[in-house]
Amino acid sequence: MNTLKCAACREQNNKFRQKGTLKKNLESFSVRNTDVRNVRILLAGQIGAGKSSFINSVNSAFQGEIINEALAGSTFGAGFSLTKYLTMYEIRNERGEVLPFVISDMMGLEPEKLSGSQVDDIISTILGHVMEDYKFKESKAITSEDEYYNKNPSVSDQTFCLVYIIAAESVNLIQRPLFEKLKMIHQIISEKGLPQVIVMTKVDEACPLVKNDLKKIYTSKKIKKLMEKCSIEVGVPMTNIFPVKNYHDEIDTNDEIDVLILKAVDQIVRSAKVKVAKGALK
Ligand SMILES: Nc1nc2c(ncn2[C@@H]2O[C@H](COP(=O)(O)OP(=O)(O)OP(=O)(O)O)[C@@H](O)[C@H]2O)c(=O)[nH]1
Ligand SMILES: [Mg+2]
Repeated sequence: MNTLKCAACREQNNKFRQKGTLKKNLESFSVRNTDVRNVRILLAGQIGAGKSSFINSVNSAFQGEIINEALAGSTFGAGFSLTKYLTMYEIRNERGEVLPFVISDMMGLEPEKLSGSQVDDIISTILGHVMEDYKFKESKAITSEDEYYNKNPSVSDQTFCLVYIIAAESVNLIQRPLFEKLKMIHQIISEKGLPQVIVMTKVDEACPLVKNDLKKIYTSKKIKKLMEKCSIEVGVPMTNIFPVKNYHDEIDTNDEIDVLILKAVDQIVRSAKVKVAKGALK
């Protein structure tokens, strides 16, 4: 029993020792398609799920200090998204060099309404039709008449990996219309062969064991169950679901949070790379 326990602990610790390798691999990532300047990654998910915080966490993990570039904060219960504009964030390493991937932040999905407009906006953004700084409207999707509508997007304007941001503590509370929206997006996007990853945030709020010791994330039954539910509800396989804790109230970075964030980015970038090699979305 003791040996088993130790073996599990060793495995757990090994997983958290990969930071250097993960960072090195990601920093040496290059785009092998001359038509693509940067690999665009789009974040979508419920209002307040931690999309903007994830972008800040990625930059913090790379730069070794807390970065608060994307506006993140609490609008809990207010029913509106703090992020209103399509904003693209560069990711920089510790030396300030820009890495060849860009993460786009957008307005959060409203959980109750099953209006198609937000789904349409996500699809238009993926296809590269929505220009940066477009202000999303809650009840109306962008049309080809809008000044921020790009009628002829280049390959570089397209998204190469869609990341669903889902807060762990909300998985069992998510109302049906939101899962329906995510499933709808998943179906449309799968037909285009676009890779999709789920980043499950706020693991600290979902499991007290994990809150006390983030290393328990890989053995927490609660977290595993929540990941399984996400997989079934959205249609993304378990291998593409990454539990993370974002930097949200920390003053310094730490290896445990960094490793979880970098693991998620590693999978996102590796899936995107395959799509980049294939070229334009149909
Ligand atoms: N405990 C905890 N809180 C988090 C985590 N990630 C984000 N938060 C908090 O959740 C709240 C919402 O985070 P945001 O990053 O603004 O969420 P968002 O998805 O960008 O929200 P909108 O732009 O309003 O749609 C903030 O108060 C964050 O501090 C996490 O992993 N753990
Ligand atoms: Mg936001």
